[in-house]
Order: sequence, then structure tokens, then C-alpha cells
Amino acid sequence: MNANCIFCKIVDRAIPGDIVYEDDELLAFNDVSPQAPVHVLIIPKVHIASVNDVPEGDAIVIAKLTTCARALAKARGIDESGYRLIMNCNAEGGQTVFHLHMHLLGGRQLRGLG
Ligand code: DGP
Repeated sequence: MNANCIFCKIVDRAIPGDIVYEDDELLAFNDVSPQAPVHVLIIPKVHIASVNDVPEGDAIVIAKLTTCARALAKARGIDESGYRLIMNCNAEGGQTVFHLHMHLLGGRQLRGLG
């Protein structure tokens, strides 16, 4: 838990989140500013600031985020139509919340990569 981290606060229920999935290690909730009909953020409960900060020995956390995103895409019925998974890292990557997260975007035709 990082006391200044908004996503840690959602994990701890200190602030509300529109939670769509939870297990012992992961939490998924709808993005507050959705960019597509489906826009879910999948995070590890443990605080990791960015992709750069994932310890090599813990890289499986990335696979767990992906597996969770894939299951959520199927549950939302966008697995066959298609979807996009994004992990922004640091300033030029567009990261604004420094708690590791994966965006699941879908439900419309997505274009460009900015
Ligand atoms: P990124 O730019 O990759 O760091 O994405 C951060 C996302 O987090 C952005 O799409 C907006 C979302 N976000 C920021 N604050 C909150 C919040 O308090 N609740 C929720 N549900 N999403 C948030």
C-alpha cells in the first residue's frame, strides 16, 4: 500500500471504484474516463509503480494481468470482435497513475496508437 496512490486507495476501498473483478492478487475496475464502450483497468493489488519496477522474478504479474484482461474481454463479448491491451510507462508513454495497470479497451473500432 502506497498512501499517496489512488489505485491503492481503490484496492483498500478508501475511495470508491466501479469494481468488475477481484481475486487475491488482482483488481479490475472501470476507467473513470472511458475511451471506449469497454474500458477496464486491471491492476495488481500490490503497489508496483510501473512496468520498469516489476522485479524480473515477478514478471508473471504481467501474464496474470493479460490473462485477466482476456477473460474480461470474453465476459464482455468482445473477444472475437477484438480489443486492445495497453500499458503506459512513464511520462512520454502517457502514464498518469503510477501504479502498474493494464487498459482493456474495446466495443468499438479502435484506431491509431497516438
Ligand atoms: P494511464 O494514463 O495509463 O496512467 O491511465 C490512468 C487511467 O486511470 C486513466 O485512463 C484514468 C484512470 N483513472 C485515474 N484516476 C482514476 C480513479 O480515481 N478511478 C478510476 N476508476 N480511474 C481512474
